[in-house]
Order: sequence, then structure tokens, then C-alpha cells
Amino acid sequence: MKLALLAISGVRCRNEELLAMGLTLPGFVERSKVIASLPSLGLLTLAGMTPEAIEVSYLEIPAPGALTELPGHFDAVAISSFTAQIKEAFQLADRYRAAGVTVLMGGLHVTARPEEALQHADSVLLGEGESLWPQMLADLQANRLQPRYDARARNFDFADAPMPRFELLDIPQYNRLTVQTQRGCPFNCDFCGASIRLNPRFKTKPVPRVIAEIRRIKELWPHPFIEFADDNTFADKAHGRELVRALLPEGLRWFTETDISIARDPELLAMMKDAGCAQILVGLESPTASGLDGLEHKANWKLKQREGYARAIETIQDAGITVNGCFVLGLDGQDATSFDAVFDFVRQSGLYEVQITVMTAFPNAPLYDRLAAAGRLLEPAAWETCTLFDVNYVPEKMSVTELELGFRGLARQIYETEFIEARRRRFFERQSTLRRARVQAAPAADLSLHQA
Ligand code: B12
Repeated sequence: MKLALLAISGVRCRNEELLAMGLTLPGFVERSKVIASLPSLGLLTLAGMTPEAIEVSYLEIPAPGALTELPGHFDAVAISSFTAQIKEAFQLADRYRAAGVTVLMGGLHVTARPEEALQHADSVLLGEGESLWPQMLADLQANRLQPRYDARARNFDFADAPMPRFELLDIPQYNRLTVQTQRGCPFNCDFCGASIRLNPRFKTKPVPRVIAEIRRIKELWPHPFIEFADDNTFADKAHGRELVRALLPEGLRWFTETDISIARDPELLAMMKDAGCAQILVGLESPTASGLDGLEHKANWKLKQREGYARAIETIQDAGITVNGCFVLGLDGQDATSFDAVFDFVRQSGLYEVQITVMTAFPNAPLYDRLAAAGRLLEPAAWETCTLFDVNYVPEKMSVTELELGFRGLARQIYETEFIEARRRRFFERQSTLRRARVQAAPAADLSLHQA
């Protein structure tokens, strides 16, 4: 049997003005270009659990609508889904089905809206793929494929994590590869549409398994840059320490996402730096209390961190790790003054890198149900607007136009070349100052030892 794993690649944005701006603001497109080339770790993982009797190919399709011919001759295709590209994924599914190919679908959007997906796929898998993929394939091979495999109540044990089949990739195409060290997050943010929506349980991957994946990548690409496809790498500090200790001898450079509490552990920060951490991405969401209040559902955790933001950024960056601070615009509670507040905070805090996005109602997040119930969604099924850049709801304290214009204005300011360079200069100058101070302090420390 021939099976193709199909990822719809690339980044998405529908707002034409923003797209046009992306062409003129280097900082705005820089990160998109870096990340746009990431492969689908979900599909590579499933490939790692696929029996050898099945011949597997992995394909990335940047624009399914532009395909004149369907790639390859397959018996079945497995298509992954994020919300923003789901309509393209469904078109692709329809075309394969019309050609007599069995279509399997799974992923975040399919898990949120299985009935929709079943109109385009022969079978869908909900939740973590690992739990039922072997069953789905066995049924496919035995001609007894079920329409729906529901893994949401299961909890896949990362001790059994398969080795993703990185060798299916054309490695030179990528500037970084992903590895997952954990899944889930101790927090439950209103807008979060990531893997806590596949399975709410927090789990970490045994460190030896993570290292085995990294070594496999290194066989294919001796000096890789790794992006951890995690939700919150250092939420579990004990696992984080074990991970970083094991990363140290691997000689990697890596990037990950975690929460601001990492700043409270300077020892771990120093270990991360030594182990090759280049940058961490942290969801700060808003510099003002009005944007943060009520955002995290379990304990209003994000609001409680706000007063420590500036100090925390300084601590992390002083450890030599740059912070990519993420802000969400158009949060409930934020009014038209929020754009200036974000700009001022970025300027004062010296954040090395900044990511701004528009509040987005993914169909699997509490935010979606809340906005739908209040009649605030402009087009409830316009999934193509779930790009993090397009506005598809009525903001609480400003108009749609104010949000769109404010967002574009802020992007222009934040990603202006001189401002980016000034932030970078500030980081490197501070690093030099700290290095000089450390060198000067070293003999004094020696002296005190001798005196003791
Ligand atoms: C890496 C990444 C990317 C890569 C994607 C590479 C790829 N094709 O997978 C790139 C950079 C291309 C990307 C693009 C986008 N991304 Co992105 N990305 C991530 C990130 C950081 C990690 C995803 C990951 O690798 N997870 C690990 C794997 C193992 O999980 P998984 O893919 O979900 O797969 C599992 C299951 O879903 C299931 N499964 C998946 N597919 C299938 C298929 C079948 C047949 C079966 C049976 C099962 C199955 O099994 C897998 C194993 O359990 C997450 C944030 C995060 N922390 O999770 C955001 C995230 C997934 N991205 C997001 C968004 C919004 C986007 C963009 C729309 C941004 C934009 N404006 O362009 C685009 C989407 C465009 C597109 N082409 O789809 C959102 C998606 C929310 C949602 N509900 O849709 C997330 C959650 C981030 C966020 N801020 O909320 N992204």
C-alpha cells in the first residue's frame, strides 16, 4: 500500500495591507520566513508508527488550489489540519477522493470540527494521533476503516513516543527542524488553540527519547538548529533541568516557547545558555492589566505576572538569551490606547524580538464559544481568517477598523529597521557590559578566596 502524508505548508494572512507591508518591513517577514519552512512534526511522528509494509511519502503542498495535477499515485493520503488552511485541506481531500484515493484526516481543526471534516474525508482521527493511528492503519489495510477514531479520552504515554521519520524530509530545504519535548500547558488561556485542545493533560517526553531524536537529526544534518515544538518547555522545571543538562554535550543551537516564570530560575537560565538556547518565545500578551484580567482561566495567572514583566525580561536577557515577547492586540479590556502601550513597553523593556498578533477565535478555544454566544463573531465559519493577523470579531472596546489600523500602525513601528537595530544593539551592548563586569569581578573573587 502507498500512503502519502500531506502537510499544507507556509504561513497565511488575508489582510492585503498587511501582506503588502510584509514586503517592505524586513523585521515583519523575517520570522515568517524562518518559520514558514518548518515541516509537519505531527505527520513525521505518525510516519514513525507506520508499519514497514506501507510505503510512506511525505509531501508539503504550499498552495493546494494552485495544483494542476494531484501529486503522486497513492492508495491513501493522510492530511494534517490547522484551522487557517482547513478549506484548502478540504479541497485537496475532495480532489483525492474524486480520484479514488482514501482520505484520512486529523489534527487540531479536525479535532475541533469532526462533522465538517467527515464531509471531505473517509476517516478522521480526533486528539493525539499516536493513540489510534496504528488502529486506523490496520483497519485501512483490512478494509474495515471506521469513519471516526476518537482518541480524546486517551492519554498517549510519551515513554512510547515513536521516532519521527526525519529521513523523509529533503533536509536542505529547512533552516530548522522541530522536536517535541512536552505537550500541554499548566495554564488554560482563553484564546489558546494549541495542543491542550487535543488533550488537556500536561506531559513531558523522557529526556533520553528527546536526545535520541536530536541525534537522529544530527545524522542527517550535522549542525542543526532545533525549534522545540512545545507548548511550554520549562513549565516543569525538573524536566527542564534534566533536558538542558542532556542538551549541553550535543552542541546545538535551539529556540523554544515557555512562560515568564523561567526568569525566577537564574541557575536554569544559565544552564540553558550554556546548552545553546538562542531565544525563548514568551506570551506576555499585554503590558496592561486590562488586557490580562481573566485571560488565564485557572488562576488569572497571566494578570499576576504583569508587574514582574520588565524585571523578568531583563533577567532572561542578561543571561544571554534573547526574548521574543508576544503581544495579542484586540483582547477584551483593551482599547485604542493599547497600541501605544505595547510600543512603549517594547521600547522600555528592550525586548530583543517582538511578535504581535490579533486576538483569534480558534474553533477549539473557549474564546470562540464566548464570542459566538455574544454574537461577536463576524463570520463564524471563516476559518481562513484564523491566521493571527486577520480580524474576525467585534472587539470589546474599539471598532474593527480601529483594531486593524492600530495593528498595522504598531507593526510599522515595531518592525521598522532602525527600531529593530536599536533593540539588538542594546542587547549586545548590555552583554558586553556584563562580560566586562564579570572579568573585573573575577580577580577580586580570587583574592577573597586567598584571604579566606
Ligand atoms: C511548528 C508550527 C507551525 C509550522 C507548521 C508545520 C506543520 N505543517 O505542521 C508552520 C510554521 C508552517 C506553522 C504555520 C502556521 N501556524 Co503554526 N504552529 C506550530 C507550532 C509551534 C508547533 C506545532 C507542532 O509541531 N506540534 C506538534 C505535533 C506533533 O502536533 P500536531 O501537528 O498537532 O500533530 C498531532 C495531532 O494533531 C495529530 N495529527 C496531526 N495531523 C494529523 C493527520 C492525521 C491523518 C492524523 C490521523 C492525525 C494527525 O497527530 C499528531 C501527533 O499527536 C504550534 C504551537 C504549539 N506550541 O503547538 C503552532 C500552531 C499549530 N500554529 C498555529 C497557526 C495559527 C499557524 C498559522 C495559521 C500562522 C499563519 N498566519 O500562517 C500557519 C498555518 C498555515 C498552514 N500552512 O497550515 C496555531 C494553530 C491553531 C489552530 N487551532 O489551528 C498554533 C497552535 C499556534 C498558536 N498561536 O495558536 N506553524
